[in-house]
Amino acid sequence: MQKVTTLGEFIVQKQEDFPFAKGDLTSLLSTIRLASKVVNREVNKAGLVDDILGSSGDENIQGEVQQKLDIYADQVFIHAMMTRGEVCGVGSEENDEFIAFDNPISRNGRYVILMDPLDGSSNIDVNVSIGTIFSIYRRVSPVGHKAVLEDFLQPGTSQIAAGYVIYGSSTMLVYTTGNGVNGFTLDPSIGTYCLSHPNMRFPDYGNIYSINEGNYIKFPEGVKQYIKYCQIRDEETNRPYTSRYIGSLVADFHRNMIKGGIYIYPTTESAPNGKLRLLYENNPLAFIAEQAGAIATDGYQRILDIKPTELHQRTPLFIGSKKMVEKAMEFMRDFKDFN
Ligand code: P6P
Repeated sequence: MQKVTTLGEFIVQKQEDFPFAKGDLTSLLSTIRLASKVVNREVNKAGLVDDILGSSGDENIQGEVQQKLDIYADQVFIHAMMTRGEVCGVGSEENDEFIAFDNPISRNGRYVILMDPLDGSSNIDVNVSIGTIFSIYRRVSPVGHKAVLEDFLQPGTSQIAAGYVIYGSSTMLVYTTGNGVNGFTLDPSIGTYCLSHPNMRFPDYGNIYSINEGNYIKFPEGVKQYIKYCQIRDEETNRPYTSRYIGSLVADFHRNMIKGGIYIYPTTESAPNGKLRLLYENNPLAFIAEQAGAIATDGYQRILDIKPTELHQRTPLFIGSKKMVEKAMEFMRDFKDFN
């Protein structure tokens, strides 16, 4: 029988990639693994129980209605981090300010986590795939004290790990620590993540473009021209491309990484800086994309190079197959003065 590598075994095996690590990154990734299983259990039965579906009636700092599962997932991950000691603080989409854990163990934590605990949650009630996105940094403030804002406002190039969980037809955890991207599928019969997608690579080309064309009228001219480019027949470049947009970032990104494609969330009338958040959506997915041979920009510059100034900062996102994003950036450059 073929030996299956579990996520736990893989994390320990890869610990050698971090000679300086004292096993706390290993422990931290295991904490995320456990918390994701708890969230997965609730996501999977969301349609069966009344008290976990629907909105909480509150709004987050983004002005977005919080779903009950959003808040549940946020609390599960925060509690898991708070009780394990490796982490001194968490920045989350669901909390206006970052949370600095104020207990003797956590103050000695060497890492901070930025996360979107349940992205795409407006899709929960209609049974569409949703996801958790996380990003891990070493703290820049001194150990032994509470985390400070500067620990969270680091450029994406400083990430030491990033990943996502996709709660879909199966539940997968995909992550990188800077040595490639690996995907693990949860086997619900034994409650264990098993290595199912080793060394994931983003195809250089694809024929899928993902964008909410409902915002077309107010798109930058370069985006409009790129969409037309995708739709014009050209046998040599396998066009017209196919439009696929789930409205759940993790699901669109995951499909495009496997099949090849580009996801674009540009500036729009209602989102003049783009809708997606730099610290806990764009940076972690950009790290994964680059580790899988793809690229991620804001239309002009590399996402990972952007120096954050605010916890919930938004940027446009062009992410996916290298040749497709490069072509989209050509249009953004050529039509920059036509907006
Ligand atoms: P729109 C979900 O709210 C999300 O943050 C991403 O998961 C998704 O890709 C995007 O917003 C959808 O936004 O404006 O197209 O509905």
